[in-house]
Amino acid sequence: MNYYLKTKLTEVTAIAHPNFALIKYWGKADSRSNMPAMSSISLTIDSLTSTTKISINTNSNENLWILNGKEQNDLGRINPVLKYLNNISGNNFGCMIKSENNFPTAAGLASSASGIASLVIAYNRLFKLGMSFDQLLKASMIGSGSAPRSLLGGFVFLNIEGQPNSQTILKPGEWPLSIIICITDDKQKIISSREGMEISRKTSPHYQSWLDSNKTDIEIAKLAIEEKNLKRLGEVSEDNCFLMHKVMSTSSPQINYMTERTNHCIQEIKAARKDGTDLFFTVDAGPQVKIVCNQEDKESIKDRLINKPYVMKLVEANIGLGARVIDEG
Ligand code: 2P0
Repeated sequence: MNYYLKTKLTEVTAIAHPNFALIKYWGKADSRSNMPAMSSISLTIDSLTSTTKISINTNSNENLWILNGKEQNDLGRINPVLKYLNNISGNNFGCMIKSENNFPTAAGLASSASGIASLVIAYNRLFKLGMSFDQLLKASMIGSGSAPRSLLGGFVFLNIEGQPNSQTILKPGEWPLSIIICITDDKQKIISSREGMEISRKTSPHYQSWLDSNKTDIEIAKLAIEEKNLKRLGEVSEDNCFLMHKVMSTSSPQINYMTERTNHCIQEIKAARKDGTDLFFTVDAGPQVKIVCNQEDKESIKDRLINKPYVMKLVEANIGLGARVIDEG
């Protein structure tokens, strides 16, 4: 049965926010299903957005992906997701997918997570599939191991023990923290996360201890979030971040996403902490530094960083909502 024939919708637009992992995933259990080898905990970031509009081309079975106004040569990581979704819907027509990010793409700001999450949510609505959360999670994980976290808002736990599942630990507003993103460079990364994870899994002497430490870090971070203990959450997040970057830098070939500018930011954050401000940072597969702090400290932290030569731009955010449909017709 072709579900398109049952639907009256011709296009649907969904929005999703990137998420930053506090307890990170770096390495896959199985590269075919794109399943992370470890659980993770993230924050959904409200001011950064990926918006995806999807419509059906009833005259053709060709798919088209336009990212930030530019037609892409191929569907890339969208392709397996679309195949999976088309299998569920029975759709044989081509899809036109238009995605816009309001932030640099592939620069360590988790654009693939929000891009994929918004696509899955838009597709589910367009074909009125009524997919279960488990199905949405599975579909988004095919595209990006961190995308299931962008389906949800707040502090999100992606648990890969047994059947992968995802849950919100605290909703947006339950612990109103501020996030400051120090953009130090907006160029696309040279080694994709996917390539980097495989290199690290195969070559880093620290990969096993990285895997072994995951459970404990998850437990500590979950408790710290539940207790709203910023200091404890900061300690475990920074330790986890440094261990991931140690795994990267001891891989062969070496993977270094942190730059001199990243390190300058970290030094300034440590100086602020020494001066009595409660804050912490995390760095992902790119040179940007993400700061988490209490709302009342946001302005003083921004003042410390705003005119520094190693900071291109500061972006402010709060903890955001999960992926959702914003327009349909
Ligand atoms: C994370 N990162 O947990 C880790 C920390 C980057 C560093 O998940 O191959 O774009 O699509 O699963 O999800 C970024 O990797 O990679 C990522 P794939 P993804 O946020």
